[in-house]
Amino acid sequence: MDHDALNAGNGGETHQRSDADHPVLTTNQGVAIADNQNQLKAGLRGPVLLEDHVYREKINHFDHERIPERIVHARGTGAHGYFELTESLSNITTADIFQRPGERVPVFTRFSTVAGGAGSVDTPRDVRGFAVKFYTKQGNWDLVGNNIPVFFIQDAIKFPDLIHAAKMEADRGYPQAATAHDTFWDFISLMPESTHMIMWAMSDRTLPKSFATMEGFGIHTFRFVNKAGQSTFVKFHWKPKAGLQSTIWDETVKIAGADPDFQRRDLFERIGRGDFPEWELGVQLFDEEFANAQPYDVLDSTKIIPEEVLPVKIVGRMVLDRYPDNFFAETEQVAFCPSNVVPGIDFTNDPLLQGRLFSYLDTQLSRLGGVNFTQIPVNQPKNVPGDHPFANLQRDGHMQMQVFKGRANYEPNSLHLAGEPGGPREDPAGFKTYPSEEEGAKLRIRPESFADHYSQARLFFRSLDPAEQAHLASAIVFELSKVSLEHVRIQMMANLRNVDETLATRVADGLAMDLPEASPTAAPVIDMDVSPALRIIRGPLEKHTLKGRTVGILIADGTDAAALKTVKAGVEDAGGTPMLIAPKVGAVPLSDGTKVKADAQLFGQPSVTVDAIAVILSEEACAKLVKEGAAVQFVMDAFGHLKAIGHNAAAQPLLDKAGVQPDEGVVDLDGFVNAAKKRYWDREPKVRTLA
Ligand code: HDD
Repeated sequence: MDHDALNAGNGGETHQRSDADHPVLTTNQGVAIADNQNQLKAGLRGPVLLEDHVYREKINHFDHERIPERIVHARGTGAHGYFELTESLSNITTADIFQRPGERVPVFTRFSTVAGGAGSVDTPRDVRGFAVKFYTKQGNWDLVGNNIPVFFIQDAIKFPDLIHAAKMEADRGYPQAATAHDTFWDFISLMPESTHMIMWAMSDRTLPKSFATMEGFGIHTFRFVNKAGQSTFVKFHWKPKAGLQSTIWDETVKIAGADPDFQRRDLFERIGRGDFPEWELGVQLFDEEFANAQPYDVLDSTKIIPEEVLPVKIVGRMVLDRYPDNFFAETEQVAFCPSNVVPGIDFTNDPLLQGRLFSYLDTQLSRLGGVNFTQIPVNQPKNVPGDHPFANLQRDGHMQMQVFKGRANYEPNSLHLAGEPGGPREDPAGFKTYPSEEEGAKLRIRPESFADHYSQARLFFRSLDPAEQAHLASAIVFELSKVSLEHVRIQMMANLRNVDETLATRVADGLAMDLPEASPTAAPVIDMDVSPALRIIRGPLEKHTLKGRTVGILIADGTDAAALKTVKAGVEDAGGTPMLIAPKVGAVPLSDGTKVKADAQLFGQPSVTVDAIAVILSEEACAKLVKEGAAVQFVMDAFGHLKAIGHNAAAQPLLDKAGVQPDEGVVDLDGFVNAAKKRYWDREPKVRTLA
């Protein structure tokens, strides 16, 4: 029988043969594969043979492609980049990366949501993880933070309860990636220590526009230790160069439908067009005396140190400039552990941090399948001088990648006396724990200094811009409206009275419920000085710019070519990305007879995906689009989401149909580029009722 002829007639047209550009396809044993289209069968139309080792190996590998997703922070995306020191901290820490300004070390950074599964959307209302692995010359330092500077709980023993309550409910398996449900608010209402974080969670902080437009925080107080062995307390901050930018709830919900991958796509595209996301690293440095003088405990992760009280000193910058080559190998397999510190950086007694030191190493064992996950390329130290990224006497285990030579798998040994390699030895310059003095009875107890759960929640709420306060109050109303247990709503309102009476009243009004008595507090609530640094809207990091932002330009048959050219060039000159959006993408005939390709189709690219819109239409096209729901919604949403709208005169009927009212942000094309650099917060009361 002619086997080649048989193959050709049986899936043969899909055979792609190896050549100079394409290496030979092999099994995992390195054996060349002749046919990747057909299983081995007994006869032309016969049954499949168990003998088919090529098929079995392929399917067996496929069957095991998935690993358990992270129990929290399952959905995320990451990028490579570098950290560059701009100011030396050599008198404060021996950590090598803080010694020489101008020196760079590689980093891998992963951003994530917390509650949703790996396949959930990018934009729920949720805290964002902000985890950075610094590959320093002294080994890996992981700063595993969030985009919010405080946490829900004070003691790590409550973490499983918090996460169980926040994730989908145990019996029904929903909601996915949402806090607006009974069990979450039940837990929160019974845990007053979570009140400060819940203020942040209900604010615009949990609706970041992009990973590149959010802050990051190390949260806990850590220690720096210098050459003399002196310790300085430190809190870490990441400040986005692109400024802080968030979305509006209605917009966020629609983004989730329009593009579930909105934020990972944004990161990918920013890096692709060379608009590299960048953050400054800042530190708040303080000593015991400062710590003792504050009206809260610096070991309590539900507290911030306001920047106005202790300024953030900028010491470096991080730039993310390379997308991973492979999502699974790098982003999925990267393993962050807060316990990964280097000499010169140490922990404090923060009971949340202390508990985290156990959890991460532990979870990697089941997530990555064994103790050798540190040998996965993205997890290996990359920058340590010498031949080996790490050298010790740990041996064997699942997926051991190293082939150790010799007998030295114990220490001390004297094998070198017999001319054999003796293996690695200790170095006095290695990691030494700061010898803080500790004594006391063994207790399961919270110190008095952790008892004030409301003063900083009040500080946060009162520091916000009125527009943000309205968003926050409305978010609580929305979430509590989804809570079916009335006693939980009442308990929450009782807690909110301790935060701010006006907030509690606004929530009660929004729910059409009576305000209960305030709940008892464990400590007096104090009025701290407001901190403008906590604002996004009209705050120090809000930027009026087109840099890093996208402008949607709605065009259709007959669009004025000259006007389009001017707007497009104006957006580009201002550092923005113009996106041409049209009813049909392949070719849009313009007024001068030329044709242009659109970047996106109107029906698949609603205006929630861009920062501002320009509408440039011919009279005929406009007459058609006023009858097109997607076009009307495009403009209506841009207006409702407080974005700039630039338009030519012929497009006016579409604006009218969308209910656009004249204001500062609705402009003709001449003024558009400038107008597009910001949102129009003052428009909001005209377009929606907020609590
Ligand atoms: Fe956590 C993952 C951040 C408290 C236990 N955490 C994880 C990630 C981030 C954080 C960003 C994802 C890392 C990645 O991208 O792979 N976690 C925080 C912050 C906390 C915090 C900022 C409070 C200040 N976490 C916390 C506590 C515990 C954990 C109190 C347990 C006692 N966290 C974990 C974990 C995860 C994790 C179960 C899941 C996947 C992983 O570690 O690698 O160990």
